[in-house]
Amino acid sequence: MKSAVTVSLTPQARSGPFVFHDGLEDACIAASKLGFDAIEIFPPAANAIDIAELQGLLDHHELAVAAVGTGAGMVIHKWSLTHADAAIRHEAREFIRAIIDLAGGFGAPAILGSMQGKHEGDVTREQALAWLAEALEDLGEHAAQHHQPFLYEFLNRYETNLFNRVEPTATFLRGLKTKNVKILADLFHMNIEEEDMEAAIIAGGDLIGHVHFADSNRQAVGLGHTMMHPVIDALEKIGYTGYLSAEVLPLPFPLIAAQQTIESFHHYVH
Ligand code: LER
Ligand code: MN
Repeated sequence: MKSAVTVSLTPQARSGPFVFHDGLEDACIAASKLGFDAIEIFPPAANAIDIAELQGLLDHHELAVAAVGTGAGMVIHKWSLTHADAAIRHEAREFIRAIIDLAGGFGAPAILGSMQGKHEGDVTREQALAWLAEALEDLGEHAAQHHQPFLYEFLNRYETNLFNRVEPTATFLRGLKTKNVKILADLFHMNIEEEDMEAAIIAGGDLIGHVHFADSNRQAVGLGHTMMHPVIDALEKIGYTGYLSAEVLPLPFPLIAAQQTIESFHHYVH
Protein backbone atom coordinates (compact mmCIF):
# COMPACT_ATOMS: atom_id res chain seq x y z
CA MET A 1 0.00 0.00 0.00
CA LYS A 2 1.07 3.56 -0.69
CA SER A 3 0.58 6.80 1.22
CA ALA A 4 -1.11 9.97 0.00
CA VAL A 5 -2.28 13.26 1.46
CA THR A 6 -4.97 15.61 0.16
CA VAL A 7 -4.69 19.17 -1.08
CA SER A 8 -7.71 21.30 -1.97
CA LEU A 9 -7.27 24.12 -4.46
CA THR A 10 -10.93 25.07 -4.10
CA PRO A 11 -11.48 28.08 -1.79
CA GLN A 12 -15.17 27.16 -1.39
CA ALA A 13 -14.01 23.88 0.23
CA ARG A 14 -11.88 25.62 2.86
CA SER A 15 -13.76 23.89 5.68
CA GLY A 16 -13.72 20.53 3.89
CA PRO A 17 -11.80 17.38 4.86
CA PHE A 18 -8.53 18.22 3.14
CA VAL A 19 -5.17 18.46 4.86
CA PHE A 20 -3.63 21.22 2.76
CA HIS A 21 -5.38 24.31 1.41
CA ASP A 22 -2.50 26.61 0.47
CA GLY A 23 -1.57 25.60 -3.04
CA LEU A 24 0.24 22.78 -4.79
CA GLU A 25 3.75 23.89 -3.90
CA ASP A 26 3.03 24.17 -0.17
CA ALA A 27 1.44 20.69 -0.23
CA CYS A 28 4.23 19.09 -2.27
CA ILE A 29 6.96 20.50 -0.02
CA ALA A 30 5.24 19.14 3.11
CA ALA A 31 4.23 15.80 1.55
CA SER A 32 7.72 15.07 0.32
CA LYS A 33 9.39 16.18 3.55
CA LEU A 34 7.15 13.76 5.49
CA GLY A 35 7.80 10.92 3.03
CA PHE A 36 4.38 10.55 1.39
CA ASP A 37 4.25 8.75 -1.96
CA ALA A 38 1.61 10.99 -3.51
CA ILE A 39 -0.84 13.86 -3.27
CA GLU A 40 -4.57 13.72 -3.97
CA ILE A 41 -5.92 16.93 -5.51
CA PHE A 42 -9.34 18.61 -5.18
CA PRO A 43 -9.30 21.27 -7.93
CA PRO A 44 -12.06 23.81 -8.68
CA ALA A 45 -12.06 22.53 -12.29
CA ALA A 46 -9.78 20.61 -14.67
CA ASN A 47 -8.56 23.81 -16.35
CA ALA A 48 -7.53 25.35 -13.01
CA ILE A 49 -4.41 23.15 -12.93
CA ASP A 50 -1.26 24.33 -14.68
CA ILE A 51 -0.06 20.98 -16.04
CA ALA A 52 3.59 22.00 -16.50
CA GLU A 53 3.72 23.51 -13.00
CA LEU A 54 2.22 20.37 -11.41
CA GLN A 55 4.55 18.05 -13.38
CA GLY A 56 7.53 20.18 -12.30
CA LEU A 57 6.53 19.96 -8.63
CA LEU A 58 5.94 16.21 -8.81
CA ASP A 59 9.31 15.62 -10.45
CA HIS A 60 11.17 17.91 -8.06
CA HIS A 61 9.57 16.42 -4.94
CA GLU A 62 9.41 12.83 -6.22
CA LEU A 63 5.67 12.56 -5.74
CA ALA A 64 2.87 10.99 -7.76
CA VAL A 65 -0.78 12.00 -8.11
CA ALA A 66 -2.90 9.45 -6.22
CA ALA A 67 -6.27 10.69 -7.52
CA VAL A 68 -8.16 13.85 -8.48
CA GLY A 69 -11.55 14.71 -6.96
CA THR A 70 -14.51 16.14 -8.85
CA GLY A 71 -16.58 17.39 -5.90
CA ALA A 72 -16.00 21.06 -6.72
CA GLY A 73 -18.68 20.70 -9.40
CA MET A 74 -21.12 20.22 -6.50
CA VAL A 75 -19.49 22.62 -4.03
CA ILE A 76 -19.20 25.51 -6.50
CA HIS A 77 -21.97 24.88 -9.08
CA LYS A 78 -24.39 22.46 -7.34
CA TRP A 79 -24.16 20.17 -10.38
CA SER A 80 -24.74 16.42 -10.12
CA LEU A 81 -25.18 13.35 -12.31
CA THR A 82 -28.66 12.75 -10.87
CA HIS A 83 -30.04 16.31 -11.00
CA ALA A 84 -33.65 16.62 -12.27
CA ASP A 85 -32.50 19.03 -15.03
CA ALA A 86 -30.92 17.29 -18.05
CA ALA A 87 -28.76 20.34 -18.87
CA ILE A 88 -27.24 20.24 -15.38
CA ARG A 89 -26.63 16.47 -15.60
CA HIS A 90 -24.80 17.19 -18.85
CA GLU A 91 -22.66 19.96 -17.26
CA ALA A 92 -21.83 17.56 -14.42
CA ARG A 93 -20.77 14.78 -16.76
CA GLU A 94 -18.53 17.00 -18.89
CA PHE A 95 -16.97 18.59 -15.79
CA ILE A 96 -16.07 15.09 -14.58
CA ARG A 97 -14.88 13.95 -18.02
CA ALA A 98 -12.39 16.84 -18.14
CA ILE A 99 -11.05 15.84 -14.71
CA ILE A 100 -10.69 12.22 -15.87
CA ASP A 101 -8.54 13.53 -18.73
CA LEU A 102 -6.49 15.76 -16.44
CA ALA A 103 -5.90 12.95 -13.93
CA GLY A 104 -5.20 10.43 -16.70
CA GLY A 105 -2.36 12.60 -17.94
CA PHE A 106 -0.73 12.15 -14.53
CA GLY A 107 -1.38 8.41 -14.42
CA ALA A 108 -4.13 8.86 -11.84
CA PRO A 109 -7.86 8.11 -11.56
CA ALA A 110 -10.67 10.63 -10.99
CA ILE A 111 -13.18 10.30 -8.14
CA LEU A 112 -16.97 10.56 -8.25
CA GLY A 113 -18.07 11.54 -4.73
CA SER A 114 -20.58 14.28 -4.06
CA MET A 115 -21.21 14.81 -7.79
CA GLN A 116 -23.31 11.63 -7.71
CA GLY A 117 -26.05 13.73 -6.05
CA LYS A 118 -29.12 12.15 -4.45
CA HIS A 119 -32.70 11.27 -5.31
CA GLU A 120 -35.19 13.90 -4.14
CA GLY A 121 -38.35 15.71 -5.22
CA ASP A 122 -39.77 14.26 -8.44
CA VAL A 123 -36.67 12.13 -9.08
CA THR A 124 -37.31 8.60 -7.86
CA ARG A 125 -34.51 6.35 -6.59
CA GLU A 126 -35.00 4.16 -9.65
CA GLN A 127 -34.59 7.15 -11.98
CA ALA A 128 -31.52 8.47 -10.15
CA LEU A 129 -29.85 5.05 -10.26
CA ALA A 130 -30.59 4.74 -13.99
CA TRP A 131 -28.94 8.13 -14.61
CA LEU A 132 -26.02 7.17 -12.37
CA ALA A 133 -25.54 3.84 -14.17
CA GLU A 134 -25.63 5.51 -17.58
CA ALA A 135 -23.03 8.08 -16.50
CA LEU A 136 -20.80 5.40 -14.94
CA GLU A 137 -20.90 3.30 -18.14
CA ASP A 138 -19.76 6.33 -20.13
CA LEU A 139 -17.20 7.76 -17.68
CA GLY A 140 -15.82 4.32 -16.78
CA GLU A 141 -15.07 3.58 -20.43
CA HIS A 142 -13.69 7.10 -20.88
CA ALA A 143 -11.24 6.52 -18.01
CA ALA A 144 -10.18 3.21 -19.59
CA GLN A 145 -8.64 5.19 -22.46
CA HIS A 146 -6.12 6.45 -19.89
CA HIS A 147 -5.64 2.93 -18.46
CA GLN A 148 -7.14 4.22 -15.22
CA PRO A 149 -10.24 3.11 -13.33
CA PHE A 150 -13.01 5.59 -12.55
CA LEU A 151 -13.53 5.68 -8.78
CA TYR A 152 -17.08 5.70 -7.38
CA GLU A 153 -17.30 6.71 -3.73
CA PHE A 154 -20.34 5.75 -1.67
CA LEU A 155 -21.00 8.33 1.06
CA ASN A 156 -22.63 8.35 4.46
CA ARG A 157 -26.39 8.92 4.79
CA TYR A 158 -26.03 12.64 5.53
CA GLU A 159 -24.39 13.20 2.13
CA THR A 160 -26.31 10.91 -0.24
CA ASN A 161 -29.21 8.48 -0.29
CA LEU A 162 -27.89 6.52 -3.31
CA PHE A 163 -25.29 4.18 -1.78
CA ASN A 164 -23.94 4.26 1.79
CA ARG A 165 -22.12 0.92 2.16
CA VAL A 166 -19.67 -1.26 0.26
CA GLU A 167 -21.83 -4.29 -0.43
CA PRO A 168 -24.81 -2.64 -2.18
CA THR A 169 -22.32 -0.50 -4.10
CA ALA A 170 -20.44 -3.60 -5.25
CA THR A 171 -23.69 -5.29 -6.34
CA PHE A 172 -24.67 -2.19 -8.34
CA LEU A 173 -21.25 -1.89 -10.01
CA ARG A 174 -21.15 -5.61 -10.85
CA GLY A 175 -24.40 -5.09 -12.76
CA LEU A 176 -22.82 -2.54 -15.11
CA LYS A 177 -21.39 -3.48 -18.51
CA THR A 178 -18.18 -1.55 -17.84
CA LYS A 179 -15.72 -3.31 -15.57
CA ASN A 180 -13.69 -0.15 -15.13
CA VAL A 181 -15.54 1.53 -12.26
CA LYS A 182 -13.94 0.76 -8.90
CA ILE A 183 -15.04 1.54 -5.35
CA LEU A 184 -13.49 4.27 -3.27
CA ALA A 185 -13.80 3.09 0.34
CA ASP A 186 -13.69 6.13 2.65
CA LEU A 187 -13.10 4.80 6.17
CA PHE A 188 -14.95 7.80 7.66
CA HIS A 189 -18.16 6.98 5.78
CA MET A 190 -17.68 3.27 6.53
CA ASN A 191 -17.28 3.93 10.25
CA ILE A 192 -20.71 5.58 10.23
CA GLU A 193 -22.51 3.06 8.04
CA GLU A 194 -20.96 -0.41 8.10
CA GLU A 195 -21.86 -3.07 10.62
CA ASP A 196 -18.45 -4.68 10.22
CA MET A 197 -15.72 -2.80 8.40
CA GLU A 198 -13.54 -5.85 7.73
CA ALA A 199 -16.42 -7.90 6.32
CA ALA A 200 -17.38 -4.96 4.11
CA ILE A 201 -13.85 -4.71 2.70
CA ILE A 202 -13.78 -8.45 2.04
CA ALA A 203 -17.16 -8.15 0.27
CA GLY A 204 -15.74 -5.36 -1.91
CA GLY A 205 -12.75 -7.53 -2.83
CA ASP A 206 -11.01 -6.58 -6.04
CA LEU A 207 -13.57 -3.85 -6.70
CA ILE A 208 -11.88 -1.68 -4.07
CA GLY A 209 -9.67 0.71 -6.00
CA HIS A 210 -8.86 3.52 -3.56
CA VAL A 211 -9.11 4.20 0.17
CA HIS A 212 -9.68 7.45 2.05
CA PHE A 213 -7.64 6.95 5.21
CA ALA A 214 -9.53 8.70 7.98
CA ASP A 215 -10.39 8.07 11.60
CA SER A 216 -13.91 7.92 13.11
CA ASN A 217 -14.05 11.72 13.61
CA ARG A 218 -12.63 12.47 10.16
CA GLN A 219 -9.31 13.45 11.68
CA ALA A 220 -5.96 11.86 10.90
CA VAL A 221 -5.79 8.14 11.68
CA GLY A 222 -4.80 7.81 15.33
CA LEU A 223 -6.84 10.82 16.49
CA GLY A 224 -10.19 9.00 16.60
CA HIS A 225 -11.43 5.59 17.75
CA THR A 226 -11.65 3.40 14.63
CA MET A 227 -9.94 0.03 15.23
CA MET A 228 -7.53 0.26 12.34
CA HIS A 229 -5.61 -3.06 12.62
CA PRO A 230 -8.52 -5.23 11.40
CA VAL A 231 -9.21 -2.77 8.58
CA ILE A 232 -5.64 -2.96 7.32
CA ASP A 233 -5.66 -6.76 7.75
CA ALA A 234 -8.78 -6.94 5.56
CA LEU A 235 -7.16 -4.74 2.90
CA GLU A 236 -4.15 -7.06 2.94
CA LYS A 237 -6.44 -10.07 2.65
CA ILE A 238 -8.03 -8.73 -0.53
CA GLY A 239 -4.58 -7.97 -1.96
CA TYR A 240 -5.10 -4.20 -1.97
CA THR A 241 -1.93 -2.39 -3.10
CA GLY A 242 -3.37 1.08 -3.82
CA TYR A 243 -3.30 4.30 -1.82
CA LEU A 244 -4.31 5.06 1.72
CA SER A 245 -5.07 8.72 1.10
CA ALA A 246 -5.59 11.07 4.03
CA GLU A 247 -8.83 12.87 3.29
CA VAL A 248 -9.10 14.35 6.76
CA LEU A 249 -9.68 17.66 8.48
CA PRO A 250 -6.56 19.79 8.93
CA LEU A 251 -6.74 19.46 12.73
CA PRO A 252 -5.21 20.60 14.94
CA PHE A 253 -3.06 22.03 12.11
CA PRO A 254 -2.36 20.80 8.58
CA LEU A 255 1.22 19.73 9.30
CA ILE A 256 0.24 17.86 12.45
CA ALA A 257 -2.58 16.06 10.63
CA ALA A 258 -0.12 15.07 7.89
CA GLN A 259 2.56 13.99 10.36
CA GLN A 260 0.04 11.94 12.38
CA THR A 261 -1.17 10.31 9.16
CA ILE A 262 2.27 9.21 8.02
CA GLU A 263 3.13 7.90 11.49
CA SER A 264 -0.08 5.84 11.49
CA PHE A 265 0.61 4.66 7.95
CA HIS A 266 4.03 3.31 9.02
CA HIS A 267 2.53 1.87 12.19
CA TYR A 268 -0.13 -0.16 10.38
CA VAL A 269 1.37 -0.85 6.95
CA HIS A 270 4.52 -2.93 6.57
C1 LER B 1 -17.20 13.60 0.84
O1 LER B 1 -17.67 13.33 2.11
C2 LER B 1 -16.06 12.73 0.51
O2 LER B 1 -15.74 11.81 1.20
C3 LER B 1 -15.35 13.06 -0.70
O3 LER B 1 -14.28 12.21 -0.91
C4 LER B 1 -16.32 13.02 -1.87
O4 LER B 1 -16.23 14.14 -2.65
MN1 MN C 1 -13.91 10.62 0.82
